[in-house]
Amino acid sequence: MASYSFLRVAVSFIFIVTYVFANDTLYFPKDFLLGTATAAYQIEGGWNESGKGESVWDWWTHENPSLIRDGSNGDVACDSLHKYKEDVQLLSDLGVDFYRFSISWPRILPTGYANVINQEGLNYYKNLINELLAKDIKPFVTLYHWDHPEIFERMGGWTNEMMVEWISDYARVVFKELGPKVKYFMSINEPNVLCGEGYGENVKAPGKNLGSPGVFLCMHNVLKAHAKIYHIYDKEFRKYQEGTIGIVLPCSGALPKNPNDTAAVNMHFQFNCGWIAHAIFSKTGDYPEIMKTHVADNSKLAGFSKSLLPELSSEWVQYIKGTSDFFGLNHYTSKIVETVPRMKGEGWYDFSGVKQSIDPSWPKSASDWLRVVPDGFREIIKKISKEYDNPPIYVMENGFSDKCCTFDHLRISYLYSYIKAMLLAIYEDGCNVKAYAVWSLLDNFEWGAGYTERFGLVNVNFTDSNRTRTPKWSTIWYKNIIATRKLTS
Ligand code: LGS
Repeated sequence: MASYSFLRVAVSFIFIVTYVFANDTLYFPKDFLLGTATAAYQIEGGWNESGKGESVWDWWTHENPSLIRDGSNGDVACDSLHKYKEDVQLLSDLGVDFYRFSISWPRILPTGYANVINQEGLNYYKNLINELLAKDIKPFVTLYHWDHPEIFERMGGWTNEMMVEWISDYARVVFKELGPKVKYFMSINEPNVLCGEGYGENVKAPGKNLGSPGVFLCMHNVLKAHAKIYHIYDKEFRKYQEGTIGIVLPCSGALPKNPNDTAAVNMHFQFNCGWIAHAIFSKTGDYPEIMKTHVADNSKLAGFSKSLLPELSSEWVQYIKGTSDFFGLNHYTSKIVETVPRMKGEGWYDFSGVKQSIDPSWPKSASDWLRVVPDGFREIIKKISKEYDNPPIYVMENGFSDKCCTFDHLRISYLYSYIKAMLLAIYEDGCNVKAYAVWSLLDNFEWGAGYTERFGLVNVNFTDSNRTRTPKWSTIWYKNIIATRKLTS
């Protein structure tokens, strides 16, 4: 009996290996979902139309054009407010399974508060969702992709714990109004980038420049807000709507400078990904232990009497633990890391105590920070799977920037190498990746880089008032991947 089972396993193993790797072709697992992603402020435009209130990004770009590389803003962006039907047609031509987009909070609640609902704004999203469903495309909805109502910023934004309540009220409106037709929700996009660049530095709105204390406080409140949003969905809506909800975290990869320096890789991971992920996905909850000690020690070294990392009470630890049905992963690039003697604690990244560098031979993109390192993608997927007991992973952003051109062969080779790394993580390392989205469907307003860095599968002409869309070569390439469900070199 035992030898029969062994034979069966061996035969199926040989079959799978031959099937999967024959002709250097990798097939996507059954039920794997392929899509693309965007975010409201980056594509919608119509910043003061349809009854929308002012968002922190409207305010910031209008006040500080010099902080945006080309002095631009998202006032019109891709004009998707008016051209959403064309966008859905592009998605349908691509053949995607899903489309990830975000809701603009002030378009639905112009005063920020949930007692005044803007029907016209709500209808925009209802129409978009209906259009997607009519073409058999699943809507993946991000509740918050950084564009909160400006009014809250005047009260401290994410440094004010009241944000937890305000965003919860907003989330409840979205679940009630849009939830019946949406099965995939994401609470918050990339807390680290929002808090690091928007509160620690002056690189993204609201540009508070508060240094490390501001980052720690912002992360603390965002984490609580996510947990509350999750519980609202879980308790009040899941039973009727039968959907799923998770958070989206930006996890960059890390390759050790010295192959034995696994400590550096782990330290980088815990400060980058683990900061929020440990509290949600680990068995114990709370911030990573290594982070607690390291920040406490460094805070002392920097002259603070108390650790800059706020404490989570045991009630909050329990409340936050387990609040994500999937691990939403945004990944673009990697660094080489090495352990260095403890740093002085200036600057928030330095708190991690690892030195980061790159290999100059890694291929470049149009973004300074983005080099092509597919091995780092496979490694980060493996690390997440190992660290948190193989959760379902939804890759919600992965993409490459260039400056122009519809013949975007560099994007195609980036996507090929990254998708291959992901499929190897699934087949060879046993990771549970379930979905993948290319960032982005369209060239769009790339935050501080304005329109100078293009991530789209589809070119958008920003000098033409019609915002003409032209599919790039990568569209044709990705369409073929989706249609055949396989990656061939
Ligand atoms: O457009 C954004 C894309 C492009 O690059 C999107 O809205 C964001 O959600 C996401 O953050 N995106 C993005 N991220 C780059 C993060 C840079 C982090 C630097 C890591 C160095 C190892």
